[in-house]
Amino acid sequence: MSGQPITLIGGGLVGALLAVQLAQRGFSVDVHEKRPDPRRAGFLGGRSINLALAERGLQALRMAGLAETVLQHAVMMRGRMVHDREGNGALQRYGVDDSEVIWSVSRGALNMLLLDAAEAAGARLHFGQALASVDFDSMRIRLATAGGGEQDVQAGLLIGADGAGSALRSAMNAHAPLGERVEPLGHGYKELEIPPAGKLPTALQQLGGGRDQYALEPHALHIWPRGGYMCIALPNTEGSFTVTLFLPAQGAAPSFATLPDATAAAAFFSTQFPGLLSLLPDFRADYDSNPVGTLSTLYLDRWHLDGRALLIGDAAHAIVPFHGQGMNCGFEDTVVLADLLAASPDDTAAVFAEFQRQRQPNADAIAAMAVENYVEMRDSVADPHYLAKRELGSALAARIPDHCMARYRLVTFTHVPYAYALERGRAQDALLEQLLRDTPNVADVDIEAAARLFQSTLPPLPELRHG
Ligand code: FAD
Ligand code: 8R5
Repeated sequence: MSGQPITLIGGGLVGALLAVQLAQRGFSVDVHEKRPDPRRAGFLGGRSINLALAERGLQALRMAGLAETVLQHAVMMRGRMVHDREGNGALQRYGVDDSEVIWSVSRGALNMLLLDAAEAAGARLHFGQALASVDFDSMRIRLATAGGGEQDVQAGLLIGADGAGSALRSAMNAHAPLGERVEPLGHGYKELEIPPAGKLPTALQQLGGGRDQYALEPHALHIWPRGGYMCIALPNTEGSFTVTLFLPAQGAAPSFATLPDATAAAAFFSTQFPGLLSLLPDFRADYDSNPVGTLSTLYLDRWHLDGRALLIGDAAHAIVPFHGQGMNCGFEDTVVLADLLAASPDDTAAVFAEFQRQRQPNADAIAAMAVENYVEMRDSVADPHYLAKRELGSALAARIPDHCMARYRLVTFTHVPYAYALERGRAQDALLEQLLRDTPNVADVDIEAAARLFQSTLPPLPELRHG
């Protein structure tokens, strides 16, 4: 393999998987990661944070030969379990059957597995080295090292997978403006934990329906929608759940500004999330010690500096979390970039431009759909019109699978470009609105006529083989 050596900044989820893909294609790869090696520093004792892995991310892992191993440590989530204030829960399946599910994986465990795979493929990993500055004329970089020192090294092709707060992006932007725009969502989040049922007071262990380990149904993504805000919970392999509260950052109650401490928050939870609160024995400590995370969407006009430097993953296109696609999108990026580089290792300017040409419309599309899914999750799941559209859409998807597939399924269970899913979703939604214009009841709709409307108005869906 010819091509310059590659200097990757960031050994997080996207950086580590990209290192695997590039090393597997014969590139010489060095990864500089700010944090210490998580495999040595020990993740034990830390908070367990999990993420939802869907088909796009799984496909990228499959191509690197890692999907099987990752799935062995994952918890299947078949749908969203929606919890009302009275404590009733109802499962809305994400897909048509168990071939269409998402997977809850531990971020720490996944990162460590990817780092092992990167090293096994031949990448050199350097921990405790934070990119501090770049001289793009000489392509020398300065790294701040763990002990408080500094080190200058000659860089190869620079690729920034250093996340939403990317240092490489700042350096590139200082050299030649990238047209950076950050759109704050105005809502923040805080993580809490439901311990395994065995660790809850015995009276509550029965709430899980007699399951010994999990306090709630393990094979679901739980949502407590409350209109302007919500909680969610994802299962961990150890029997616990990581809960996230999403709430406006500022403004009239409730917001994080009006709930500054656990005392105020406990009173709020006892009226809005009473059933959930009873599963959170460490509520006060968690609330007071875990920070409020911020949520925004990042847009850039340019992801690269001619043939010298490129941004990928969150560094190029951080999005809000509500479609569970940030990592999945970044993983999809790695396959596209590794294939383009392998095909033209010596024309990096063309490769970087082509990477942005292919990926940016799709990053923009998932950014928009992620914002839209917040409203759906926290609000519309309780709206009868939304539920009617969903029901009619599922009936049509079963009747004419070549012409109708829910946007959520296109995003989560297929590889069609995100931009296609966005556009197709709009077109399908317009038809469902038209069919339900004169009646709130799905039973009143002539399903055969509805099928003919879809078939005559929309082109067939592309080939959707997945898995
Ligand atoms: P990161 O994972 O942020 O990695 C960046 C790496 O660069 C880090 O290791 C960091 O230490 C390192 N770094 C930073 N600065 C420097 C520097 N100066 N020099 C060297 N290294 C540096 N996505 C999903 O698909 N599904 C989900 O369910 C989901 N849940 C999420 C839950 C939470 C709590 C959060 C915060 C995000 C979630 N996401 C989810 C989004 C997902 O985490 C990101 O999209 C994904 O991690 C992006 O990967 P990345 O490698 O680009 O960035
Ligand atoms: N990210 C997710 C979905 C879609 C669920 C649905 C939503 C927590 C900070 Cl908010 C969220 C989803 O439509 O029914 N799939 O995966 C992950 C999500 O949040 C993650 C865990 C999160 C950033 C905190």
